[in-house]
Parts: sequence; structure tokens; C-alpha cells
Amino acid sequence: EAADADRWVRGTCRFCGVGCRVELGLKGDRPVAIRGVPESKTNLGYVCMKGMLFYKLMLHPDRLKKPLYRARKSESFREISWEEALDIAAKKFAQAVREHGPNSVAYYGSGQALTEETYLFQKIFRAGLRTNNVEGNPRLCMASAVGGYITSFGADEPIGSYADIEKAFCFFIIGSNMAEAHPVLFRRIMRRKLDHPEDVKVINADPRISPTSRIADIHLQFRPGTDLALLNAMAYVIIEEGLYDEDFIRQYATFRVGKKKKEVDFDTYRRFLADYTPERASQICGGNITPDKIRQVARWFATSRGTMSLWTMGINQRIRGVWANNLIHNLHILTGQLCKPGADSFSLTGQPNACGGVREAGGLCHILPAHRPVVKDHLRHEVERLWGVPKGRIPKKPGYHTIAMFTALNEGKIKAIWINCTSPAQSLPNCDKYRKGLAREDVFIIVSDIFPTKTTEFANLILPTAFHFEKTGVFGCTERRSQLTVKVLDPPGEAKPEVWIAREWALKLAQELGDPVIKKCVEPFLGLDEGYDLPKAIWDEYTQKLTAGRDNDLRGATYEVLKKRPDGVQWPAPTEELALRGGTYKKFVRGIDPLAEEHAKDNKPYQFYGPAHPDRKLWIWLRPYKGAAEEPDSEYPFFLSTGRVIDHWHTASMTGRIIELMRANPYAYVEINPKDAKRLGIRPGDMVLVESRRGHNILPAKIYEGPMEGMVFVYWYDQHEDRLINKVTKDAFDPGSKEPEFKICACRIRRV
Ligand code: MGD
Ligand code: SF4
Repeated sequence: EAADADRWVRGTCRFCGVGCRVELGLKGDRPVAIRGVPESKTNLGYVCMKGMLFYKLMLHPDRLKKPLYRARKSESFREISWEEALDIAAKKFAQAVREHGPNSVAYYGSGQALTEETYLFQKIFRAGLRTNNVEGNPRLCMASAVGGYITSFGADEPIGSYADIEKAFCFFIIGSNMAEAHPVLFRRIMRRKLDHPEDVKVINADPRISPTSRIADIHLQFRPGTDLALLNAMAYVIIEEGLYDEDFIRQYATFRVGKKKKEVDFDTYRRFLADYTPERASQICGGNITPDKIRQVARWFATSRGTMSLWTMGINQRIRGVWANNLIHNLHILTGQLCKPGADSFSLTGQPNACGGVREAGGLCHILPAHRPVVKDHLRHEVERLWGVPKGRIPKKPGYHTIAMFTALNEGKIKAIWINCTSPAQSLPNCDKYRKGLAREDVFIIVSDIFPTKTTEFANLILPTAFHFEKTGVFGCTERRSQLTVKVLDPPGEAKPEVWIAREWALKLAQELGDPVIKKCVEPFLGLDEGYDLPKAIWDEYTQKLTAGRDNDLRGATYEVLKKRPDGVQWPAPTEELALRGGTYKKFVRGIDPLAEEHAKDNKPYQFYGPAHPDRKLWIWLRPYKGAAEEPDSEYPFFLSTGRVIDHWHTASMTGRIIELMRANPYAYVEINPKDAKRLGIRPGDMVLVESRRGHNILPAKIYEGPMEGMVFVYWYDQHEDRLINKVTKDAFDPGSKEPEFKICACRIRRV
């Protein structure tokens, strides 16, 4: 079909956090193909199967094309006009605010929404409706990484870039199956290893042998949740063998402990680590972890000419996710494996715009745009001033985080919620529990999506939206890189871009509540065409006003510049001149990062100006090992873990509609270690009951030397109610980041 294309237009992939640059092939107005671009900086021309095929969603017959409404959830939907839909949406939200106060309404968004969309929604909710109930699915995915970066480095998001991969000599891949979840980036690591098989070492630390483990020199397999002990033991070896960088530590680091962030000295840290000798850690970790292996990987980590750690949900989706992030950062600070070429503590992002749209543009309940904590008075008032709304308009108190938000729905405290670009009825842990709130007749639910999903089944109002390439906006991927995709196609039927929907709704809301400040929120955007001018004006307001002087300064990355730079721009990029050169490849390094120069307090080469650490130091944390929220016992003797498969994206509401991907991976199964299978008399393909204290599934068995003995693994994309693994997972969450522990709970299995 690609041969049919008569023109190619540029943009980014719609799916994962790698942020591959792609070109969409069009034949007339019909999308016919997607291809990579060899000169691209992110993906060097490669795209994975799902990236290559998402154009098929644009003309898919299931696309939502008209607003749909039902007054009661027991009724069937009827088609209505946009005028009527927006009237109902405004009336219902206004009614909730009038009768139950501002905190009875909420927005639940997505790391897949464009930055312009998240920015506008959160502005209307915070300054217009006076609530910080602005959340999104990045809470399920990146919140622990945010917590880790802020507490360790004083600033969110990685210091380095993908370009470090080609300069690194040791890769420490922990809690990440990047071969499937970030396939194109993994390819770069594989290339690096193949080009330098002896010089480059790959360590993979994971309770499961995954496709990522194939390239590892050492695979560390441990009982789920025990990696906190492993990471502390690596630090122990680094200190015991004198492999730490004394000079780097003296210049740039302090040691901290506890909730009060008390500063302690190096000897206290050393004494703390005495509990984590490799011998003791190998006992805690189990699996194949021996003291010798711990020593070996610690040496590789510390002594390589550039060590890069990469991790995702195996570290983040944990009740000690922030601590686990801290312990990885500790190793980099101890060894000075930071800021130099090929050295970085690099968290991989799950979604295409979790960084740009949500972490940066204010899409979580505790942060305002440009990394401003909502509780900080001067920053909140600064945002009010920049928006031209009265001082005190934005409440000080953070809103509900994700689990608290859906608990509030269960309890009837939230009366109206807008769910955009995500499907919590399938993606929340222990989802049956939260479906009760979604099903309540006294909770009014708007879902804006491109397809019917498990969540639209609970909606009162379904709003059809434009898809990628059918609207204009920016995605900011893992490496602080913002890339623009411009509208080239009209959305099907009456589907509309979210920025138009939000603006028109806000105008009606202002009328309903008789509140001119709500109108003020969208005033700069009135009358602008939604195809390009409207998102551009929103981007301009966000970048020129809100990011000015902040660590993610994006003032140079105007739409004009982004159009000239197909690979996008990495922040900080305060000037157009720097943005035209691509922005900042490494933060905090003088001579590379303009803000390091601007904020320089002395003549040291690195300047850690991150806003959360006034002492401008990196913090090495004393974090003890603590196990999972629910460990196996005699009743539920197995660990259950869940994750992604290469062919599908999350709930598969999109990839499940692409026939080639469904053929490749039609349904979820449960991976069982051969030793466990033999013991339980389970053969390949047998149907197996996977049951926890919360719910059960029945899945076909795959007998596979992947999960370690005593652990089973299930992909979570399957939409079939019997195979929907989030009926089984647990909704315990990290007390700091509030990110749920999708990766670990206890279950039992048996052949049925
Ligand atoms: P998606 O399938 O990505 O899953 O979970 P979800 O966000 O619920 O949902 C995105 C929705 O956006 C789809 O329904 C799609 O049709 C819609 N969409 C696509 N384009 C557009 C658009 O332009 N506009 C609008 N309005 N809608 C659009 C993800 C969540 O799941 C995350 S982020 C993580 S990290 C968690 N991972 C995880 C896990 O590892 N294990 C288990 N068991 N559960 C998990 N749940 C979490
Ligand atoms: Fe898209 Fe991610 Fe695949 Fe790249 S690796 S093509 S961004 S899904």
C-alpha cells in the first residue's frame, strides 16, 4: 500500500514514549501507510509494527462520529448534536458545582492527550471551576519516576538523552521489558552491543526472563519486590571496593534519610548499607542472585566508561516505587555516572506525551504547569497572575490522585467526571471495585474518545474526538523532546479536536454558573480555527508565559521552529536560536545547558539548579528494603505480574482493531514456569484459573521459562471480561507517588 502514497507528511507515532518520528503516506485524502525517516534523531528510521499500522485507525468503521447521550446508564444511547451535548455537559457540571461544591467535579486525562489539550482542560478546571481534581493515567505509570527524580536530583525528567546510548559502555536495564515496550529504542541498545560485543556490557535485572534479557551478559532474576535489597547491595560493593567517585560526591552530593529529609554523613550511609552485604541480599532476593553476581554487576556499573540505567514499570508500579527510583539514582551519584557522555539514570516513559503533556503541562492533581507544585503559594499566585485570574482562584489543596478520585466516585463524592483519552474501567487495578462508582446513576460521566471502550459503557455522554494527524499539537517524549504533528486529515463524521470541545464547553459553563472567570480562561482562544490556530495559541500561552524562566523553558520551541525542526526540540530551549539547533542534549552541564550557565553559583562544570533542591545538591537516599503490599502465602502462593506485549497498546481499544496485530497476538495468556506447571499438572494451552483475593480470570496457559518459579505473568491488553487481568490485580499504592502496584500481588492458579 505504501507504494500507493502520493505524498508523505511528517509527525510522530501515536503510541509509545519513544516518540518515533514518522511520515504518514496519503493517497489523495486517504491514509495508506506509515514509514520511518532514516535521518530522524529518535528512531533512526525504524518503526515497530504498531507504529507502522496506526493509520488504519483513521478510517476504521468503529470510529465514534456523533455525540451520544443517555440520561440514565440503564438506557441506550441516542445521537445528539454538539450544541445539545455541550449544553448537557455544562449543565451537569454546573449543577454539581452549585449543589456539592467545586471538588465534586473532576477531569481524568491521559499521557496520550496532546499538550495543548491537557493544558486547556487543567486551566479550565483549576482556574475556572476552582478545583485541582485534575488527574490522569500517568499516575499509573510515571508518578514514581517523577517522585524519584525530584527527591534525588531536585528536578523531574532525565538529565541525558537517547544519544547517550551510542556512547554508553554498560546498560543496566532493570524492571523494563523494553524489547517489547520500547522496541525501537531497544534496537539502538542491541546495535550498540552487537557493534561492541566485548566492550559493552548489558545487565538485565528482572524476575522474569523477557525478550529484553536475550542481549544481557548477566540476567539477574530475583523474587518480585526484592530489588531494593539488590540495589543497596550494589551500593555496598561499590563502597567496599572503593569504586565510588569521591570527588563527585564531595562536590555534588549529600546523604538524606527519612520523611524529614535529614542530612547524614557518608559513614552513616556506609553503616546503613552494612545490612545489605551481597551475602544477605542474595538471601533476600532468591532466584539466581549470588553474592558473586552482585559484585560483578556492581563493578561493571561503577567502572564502565559510561553507564546508563533504563527502567520502567517494574520499578515504578510498586508500593516502594519512589524508593526504588532513588536507589537507582544513588548508584549513579555514588559513581559519578551522570552528566558525562553515555552516563545517565534514564527513566523510560510509557506513553507518548506523559512527559510533555502531563508532567510538564500540569496534568496531575498536585502540579501546575511547568513543574510548579500546587501547594507553593508564590508559584500558584504566579500562575494566577499569568492567566489573569484573581489571586486565590486556584485552590491550594491538591486534588484527588487517581485511586482517591475513583474511590471518591465510589463514595458519591464526585458527581461529574470528564474522562478523556483513557479507559479506566479496564486500566485501573482491581477494576471491578471502581466500576461500582462508574456505574452509579448519581455520577454523571463524560467520555471523550475515538472508539467505544470498556469505559464508554459507563458513560452518560460520549464525545467523539479527532485522532492523531486529524488535529494539531505537540507530544513530548521520554528525552525532553517536543515534536509537532500538524493536522492533515479531517476527523470522521462530526468528531472534533478536544481543544475545540473544551473551549466551547467552558463558554457554556461560564454562562451556566454566571462566572466571568471561566470565560476568561478561554478568552485568548476565542474565534480561532481549531485545526491549527487554536492549538497554536494555546501552545504559545503555555510556552511563552508559563514555561518562561522554569526548568522546562520552551520559549524557543514555537510552532514555526517545530515545523522547521522535524526532530523536535529538547528543553531547556529558552531561545529560538538554541531551539533551531535542537535544544539541550544534557541538562545541568555548563557549555551544553544554557540554564546551567545562567544559574551558575560557582565555577563547577555541573550546576544542579533543579527547583526542588535549594542546596543544589544530588541526594543519596538511605532507603531500606521493604517487600510488596501483598506477598504470596499458603492460600495464594504465587506472585502475579502484568505487562505489555509488543503488538498491542495498553487496553488494545486501538491495536485490537488492527487485524494484523490481532493475528499476531489475539488473546492474553498466563505464562507459567515449567517447574510450577509440571507440579500442578498444567500443560500448554490448558485453561487456567488465575485467582486473587479480588477476582479471577480464566486464561490459556503458556508454559515458558520466563517468569521465575513461584511467579506467573499476564499481558493486560485483552478486553474479554474473562481475561481482564485488572479484575485480579491489587490497588495498593506507593504512599509518596500514589502509583499502584500493578507489578506485584498474590494469586493462586489451577487447571480448570
Ligand atoms: P489506553 O488503551 O492507552 O489505556 O491505560 P489507558 O489509558 O486506559 O487508552 C487510551 C484511550 O484513548 C483509548 O481508548 C483510545 O481509543 C483513546 N484515544 C486514542 N486517541 C485519542 C484521541 O486523540 N483523543 C481521545 N480523546 N481519545 C483517544 C493506560 C494505563 O494502564 C497506563 S498509562 C499504565 S502505565 C498502566 N499499566 C498497566 C500494567 O502494566 N498492568 C496492568 N495490569 N494494568 C495497567 N494499567 C495502566
Ligand atoms: Fe511508535 Fe513506540 Fe513503535 Fe516507535 S517504538 S514506532 S513510538 S510504538
